[in-house]
Amino acid sequence: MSKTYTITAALPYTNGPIHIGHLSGVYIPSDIYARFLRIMGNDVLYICGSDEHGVPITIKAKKENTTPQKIVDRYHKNIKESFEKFGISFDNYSRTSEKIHHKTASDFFLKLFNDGFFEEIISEQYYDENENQFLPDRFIIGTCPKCGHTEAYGDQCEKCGSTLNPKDLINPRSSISGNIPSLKSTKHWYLKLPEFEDFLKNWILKSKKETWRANVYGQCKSWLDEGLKSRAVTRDLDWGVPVPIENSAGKVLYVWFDAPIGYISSTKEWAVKNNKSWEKYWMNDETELVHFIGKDNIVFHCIIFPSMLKAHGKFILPKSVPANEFLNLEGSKISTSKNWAVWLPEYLNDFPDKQDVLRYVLTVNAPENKDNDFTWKDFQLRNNSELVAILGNFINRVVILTKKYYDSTIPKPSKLNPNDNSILNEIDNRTKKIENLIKNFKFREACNEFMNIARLGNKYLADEEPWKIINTNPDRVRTIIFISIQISSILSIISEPFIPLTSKKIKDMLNYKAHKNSWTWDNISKKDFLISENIKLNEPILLFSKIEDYEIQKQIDKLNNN
Ligand code: B3M
Ligand code: ZN
Repeated sequence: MSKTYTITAALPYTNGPIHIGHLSGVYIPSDIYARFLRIMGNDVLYICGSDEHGVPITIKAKKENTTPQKIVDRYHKNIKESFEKFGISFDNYSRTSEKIHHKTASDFFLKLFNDGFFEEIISEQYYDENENQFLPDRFIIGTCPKCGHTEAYGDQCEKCGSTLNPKDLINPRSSISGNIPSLKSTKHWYLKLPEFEDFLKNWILKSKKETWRANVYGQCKSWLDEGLKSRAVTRDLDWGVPVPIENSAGKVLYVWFDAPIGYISSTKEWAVKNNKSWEKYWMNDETELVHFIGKDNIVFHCIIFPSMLKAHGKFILPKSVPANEFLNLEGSKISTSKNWAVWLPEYLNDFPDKQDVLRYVLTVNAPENKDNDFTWKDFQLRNNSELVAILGNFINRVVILTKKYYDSTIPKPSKLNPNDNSILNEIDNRTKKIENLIKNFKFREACNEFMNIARLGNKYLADEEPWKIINTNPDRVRTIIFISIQISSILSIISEPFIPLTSKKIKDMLNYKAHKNSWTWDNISKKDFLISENIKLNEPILLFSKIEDYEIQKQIDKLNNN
């Protein structure tokens, strides 16, 4: 039955390009899910956009002696392009500096303000006298009280992962000037989170234990067990959505207040462009809302944003929040500052036609339940021994044999034998398994199962050896080739969520539009075949090519030399 889904992918900060950690944590899994649900005939809205506020962007602008707007313009374009090239199929990719977002976020704040969900608190906060500005979040650096790391930020220690407040830091200093800050009092608005504790406990602790991933549920439980405190949702900064009430000059909404509202503004932008209703995706109880995020975003998506949505009153809450753990690179944490990362624009430069290879490797190696490691050797091995040797090899052999024996025209099969029936049954079972795995956000297992179907195809050809009986038993060979093309057509459909560019190539080679049945996922299991006899296949093209040792060495050297 067709359902409506709103799928969100965390909005990337617009202060640098995207790297493989982002892709593997958020954008590939969400894209697999969105593509799968679309193929299954659902009404899917897959939304994202650039997160263009926040302190790191302002700091970068200061360092480069330019404006935050220039920084976000540069990286918005860069990031959007990477997503497009990797086939990330957003229905809309917006940005939080858009007017529609500022209005949506302001209105949201005002509604909560008018309904009494904020308290005003005046407190002393760090101030840089030289720069004449307050020092929230990453504007202040100091020693982490929990682990002693000397470069911890005012909002978080990247070494031990603790969430911090500026006042927690030992020996604080301004990250702009290095000055010792003074204290100055300032007024801010705090979301009264304690008022949502009962609702959150009922909603999460009572009903999500079985369905949410253990890491997500566990983090929520520990926040709720500790007890929630009111949280400031405004900052003294000049870059962001201005606080929409009187006497609040120089204050903007906290980036984590406005960013998740970005999902809603992106939906609105899409609705305007396409003349559709946005409310259907946010205010209808039948719609399933799913947030794809990295594990460092759990509290914002499971505790704070749901409280905001609940306070507002009319919005649906997320059905699931499949957060991934982190991806490491060659045994060490990915780090932007140390340039220990594989940046997508650089990857595309070095491997211009290998987007699907990266998609595949990051999926079979996804950090779904624990942190995982990306290594270039594994990348090479997966390419050469799986994509080239199993999937590519199978499809290639099928299309080439059809060309050789039948001038590329699909032959008419004779009666199927038990081996034919058994492989078709086996593939049917695996397809159903993949369906269930994807529905349950187990993409790495699903992707492995997909490759197993290609393995079965290879085994079928190896067992049947049509090349040995082409002269003695041409009837049987016609059936074998027919079944093999049928398996290829199934692979072309199942591969779409994982490796969409390759899926399209396989479909084109098999001339998918010419067959009498349409190639939908639903039709895979139907009694009738997807393919029709007498259709002519297109010329065989190579789907994957071997990656040589020197290409891998070049990547490893690049990492070690920076
Ligand atoms: N901009 C992404 C991050 O933490 C952050 C997500 C916002 S989602 C509303 O890298
Ligand atoms: Zn620490």
